Amino acid sequence: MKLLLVHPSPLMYSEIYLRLEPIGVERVAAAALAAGHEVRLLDLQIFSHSDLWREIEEFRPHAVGFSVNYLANVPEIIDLAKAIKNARADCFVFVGGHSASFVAEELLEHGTGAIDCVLRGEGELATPILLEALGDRQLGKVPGVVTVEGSGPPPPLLLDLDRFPPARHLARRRHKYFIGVLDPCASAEFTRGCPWDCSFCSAWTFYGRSYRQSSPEAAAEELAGIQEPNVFIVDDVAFIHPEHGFAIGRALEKRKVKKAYYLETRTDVLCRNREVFAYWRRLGLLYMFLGLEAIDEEGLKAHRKRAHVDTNLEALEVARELGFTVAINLIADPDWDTRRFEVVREWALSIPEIVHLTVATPYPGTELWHTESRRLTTLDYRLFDIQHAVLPTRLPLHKFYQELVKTQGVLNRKHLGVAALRQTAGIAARLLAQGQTNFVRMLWKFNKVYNATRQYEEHFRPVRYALRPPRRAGVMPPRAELYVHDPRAANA
Ligand code: B12
Ligand code: SF4
Repeated sequence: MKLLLVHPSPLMYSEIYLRLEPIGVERVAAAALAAGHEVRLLDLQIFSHSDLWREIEEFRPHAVGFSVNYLANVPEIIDLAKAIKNARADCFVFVGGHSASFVAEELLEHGTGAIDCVLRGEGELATPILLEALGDRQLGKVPGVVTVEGSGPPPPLLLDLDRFPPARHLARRRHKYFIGVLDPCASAEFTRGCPWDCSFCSAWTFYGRSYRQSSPEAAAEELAGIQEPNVFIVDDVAFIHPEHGFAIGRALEKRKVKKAYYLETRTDVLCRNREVFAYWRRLGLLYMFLGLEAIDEEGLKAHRKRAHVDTNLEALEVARELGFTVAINLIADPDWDTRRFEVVREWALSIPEIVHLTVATPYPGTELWHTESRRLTTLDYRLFDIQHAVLPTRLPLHKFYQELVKTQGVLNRKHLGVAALRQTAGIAARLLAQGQTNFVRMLWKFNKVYNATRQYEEHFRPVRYALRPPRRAGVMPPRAELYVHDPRAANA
């Protein structure tokens, strides 16, 4: 069977810093290839909608599978699904991915027949079963499937992470993937899942708090096969178990793999497992992203971050001592007033790290979705990108965006201003000489992308597809009901 997998377009507000390899779809592609299917992949972060049409005309796929990790991409995918079904009624259209798994029924509803099914959960094991079932249209038995007729058995967890290494050869124009100065950059996955349970996050609910590791030899072998000199490690929290990090590192040394790395971790993990990070610094780890989320105890407690201000500050010290370039994230509460933004600006300017601000957003799949959804001021999927306020703001909305953009601007100038640019000029020149233009383009994009008036006006666009709020808003369901994967069920 001919399968075309499609990753949606970038979200405007992240495009400025990065564009990363869609490793989840590549893994689904690997599983479909292993089952004997002919597979192509098109990433709309790089290609246009007309490229997609050309691909459909030329490849004539029997099935098109869309990857919806990000809620804000939902309208784009519904419109594409409808257009494809219109043009090719015999083509099977399905949707999978992180966000799709939490809003499966409403996707089918919005699709009005254009989306044949949603496949909830991890796609590696279920996709080949689905493609197999298409022949006789026995969809109801496919694990994780949701159709207008109902749901199939629970989705299966992939216990062996080594089984389907990403089909990287299917990703075209790979030189377009980058993050900051790591240009070009590939992605890799060492572990899957997160044992913590922050209230604003759906990583733990998706995986049902399960946590799996790749084998160190397989992880190193995969990295050895990556052509790019830079690698973004997609793990939610890197090096929770230091012995795993050490073992991968040793396997890399044995193979003489030398690359530059970027990863995300928690502050308490960095403090506790300092040695493994120091070791990876020697292996080429240069950049790390730390989700601090708040600068006070009250905020940390509200996010159920299970970390303290002291630990956060200690982690920044550790990272500085080890010589990492650190980007940290803070969550802006829509309740912030002008004074609060000022305090955050002052704090952020007082430290050398790069500081990102995102807006607190109740996503389906998070606890906040259940506790806060009664207060939602919009149900427009496109605004659920953690750059828009979807809860009531204390300041008038336009003023809130002015403060947000002002703060982001001040923080960006810290790193992208004239003085900082002088420091990066050498890097920019080197990358341009190698034909890599992503980083240099990024430097000019900030003012075009971040604009308070535009962000404000985006609230008044006509809404064609609206999110469906939870049935019992304000009531927290039992934890297991939040999970896409119940680790006790249907493992494979
Ligand atoms: C790495 C990562 C990124 C990377 C790269 C993403 C990329 N190019 O795909 C970067 C840094 C770019 C990124 C950016 C953002 N991210 Co992000 N990201 C992640 C993270 C940590 C891991 C994703 C990953 O690669 N996992 C590993 C792979 C193997 O898994 P996977 O992609 O989920 O794919 C599996 C399944 O989903 C499924 N699947 C996927 N596609 C398909 C397709 C089909 C047809 C099928 C059947 C199955 C299927 O099968 C795959 C294999 O098991 C997740 C958290 C998480 N644990 O999921 C957040 C997460 C997805 N990101 C999130 C957010 C908010 C963002 C940003 C909006 C943040 C921002 N303001 O900038 C941006 C938006 C990016 C954009 N679209 O432009 C949220 C999503 C919230 C939501 N509900 O929309 C998450 C869940 C984090 C969170 N804490 O809540 N992100
Ligand atoms: S924010 Fe990070 S630590 Fe908290 S649950 Fe999500 S992935 Fe885990």
